Amino acid sequence: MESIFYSVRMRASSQGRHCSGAERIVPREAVAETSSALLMRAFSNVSAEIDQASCQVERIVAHELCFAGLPDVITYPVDNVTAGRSLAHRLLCRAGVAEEVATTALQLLARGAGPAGQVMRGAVLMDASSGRRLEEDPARGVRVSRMDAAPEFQDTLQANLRHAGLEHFRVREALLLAGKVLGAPGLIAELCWSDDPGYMAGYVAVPGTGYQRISRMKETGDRRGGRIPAGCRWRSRAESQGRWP
Ligand code: WAQ
Ligand code: MG
Repeated sequence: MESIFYSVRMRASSQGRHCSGAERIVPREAVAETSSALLMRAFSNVSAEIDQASCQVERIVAHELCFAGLPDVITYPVDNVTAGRSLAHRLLCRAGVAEEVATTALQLLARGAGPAGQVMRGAVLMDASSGRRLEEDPARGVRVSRMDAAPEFQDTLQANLRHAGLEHFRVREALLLAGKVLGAPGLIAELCWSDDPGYMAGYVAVPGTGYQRISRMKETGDRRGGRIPAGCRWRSRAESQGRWP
């Protein structure tokens, strides 16, 4: 009989604003425990006044799962934000992102990529040669979802991250997300740093090169962050459906 897995996705909001989200893919017997662990995570953040939280559980048939290796991880320690962003710029250009597009991408995350400078819920999709934004809704962006480490690999991943001094849950999650993004056709690089005001590291992930962490991408206390996968030969949904935005 084919194994059954469930995608468990949690999101929490405060005054209509997204404030926490996380997800796993787990076997049936772990659904209840996983849902409560994800909700616990939202509610353990004492600074957030949560108004709404939900956990969505969705069945996934095992033969629909895709497996891919995770990218290699390298960390570049930098002294300050200027050095971090200038390194990210170089890594993006080296990957094949046009120089002005790399500049635009960094500026966009620095000032808040959503309308009126808000943080987006998902990612900006950017054409790597023109800098054109392709996501349909610039407030929501595009969400990467339904990803996890394979069950038999969970412990090794955790141990390897711990061994490298990278046990923060953000590293595991960002690495898994980047692992999925790197498999997207046409992807050239993904730039990211967190919107958590207390988490300053970010990364530039590049197919074939890896997950290149940069220790400091923003100032302490800055609530802006985001994600920008940049690629080539991408079209917006409207264009691929023959409509123009
Ligand atoms: N799909 C697409 N974009 C997302 C998703 C998603 N599932 N989740 C978050 N984003 C976007 C959204 O705009 C957030 O504001 C932004 O990314 C940052 O999300 O190696 O923790 O969850 O030390 O705050 C990177 C460095 C940490 C980790 C990234 O992102 C490391 C992080 P956060
Ligand atoms: Mg966040």
